[in-house]
Amino acid sequence: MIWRCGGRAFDVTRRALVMGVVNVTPDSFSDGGRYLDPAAALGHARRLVDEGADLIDVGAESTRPGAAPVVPELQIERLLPVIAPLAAERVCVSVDTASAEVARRAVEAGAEIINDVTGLGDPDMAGVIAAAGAGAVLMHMRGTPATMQQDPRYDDVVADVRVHLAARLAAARAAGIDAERIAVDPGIGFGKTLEHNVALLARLEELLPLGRPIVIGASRKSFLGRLTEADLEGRLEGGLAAAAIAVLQGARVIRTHDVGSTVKALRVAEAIAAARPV
Ligand code: HH2
Repeated sequence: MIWRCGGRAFDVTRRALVMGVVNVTPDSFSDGGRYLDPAAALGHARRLVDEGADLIDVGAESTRPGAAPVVPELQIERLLPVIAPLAAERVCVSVDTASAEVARRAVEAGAEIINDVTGLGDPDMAGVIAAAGAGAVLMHMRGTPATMQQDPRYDDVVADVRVHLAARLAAARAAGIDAERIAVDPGIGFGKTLEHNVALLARLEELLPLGRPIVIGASRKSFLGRLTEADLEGRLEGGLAAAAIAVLQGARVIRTHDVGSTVKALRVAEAIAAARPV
């Protein structure tokens, strides 16, 4: 399976990609405030590339539960000094934004992927992605970050997410985005209880019929903390277990804050996955 992003074509058939996270925000749940300074963000991004990240996902707006939106101008101001130098170094940059205006400026600065947690909620987003030939991550979220954790309910979370992602995929294609440029993400932690997150990871294979690479971002999330009684610093092992299990079931991109450890865990998961009978 090929995922086309800007001028690149990632072959995700045999190996899953590792997407390293850099949040240029004061308030992200795990690294908020650490990389608000562009030099610190760039240094961290380069470190993640050295550890084996295939992509760097840069965000300027926290989406943690209850987070306040950040206006496009401020997102752009935070992002551009990070995107442009990385793109010049041939790093594949993904931008985590739900704003079409931010996406447009980001791709002009060299970003090759738009990671949209609202799955094209901004009516202008699909046009920007299509015109730029960028890769797109379409994620499932129930509600908005401000409201999403207020008693989320589903008939069957896996089936509901699959139907939603199929509809967003169809909408993206109808708006002119090539199918080969799209990846999908069930949105671990976005409008989901612990049981919903666990069900999605347990039954990830049910999303494979969507026919596009599946992205999973479980890294450091609170459900891992609840399962292991761990604070932020103690969630690495839980995140690696979730990533390995996701890859064994066919996830093709792992979004993580902990790149070096994840790369090693995935090599093991992939060797085991390759040895399974077909
Ligand atoms: N999770 C977060 C942000 N963006 N994008 C995708 N595609 N999938 C995810 O699971 C996902 C995402 C939340 O993590 P983080 O960026 O570390 O925190 P914050 O939103 O507080 O900046």
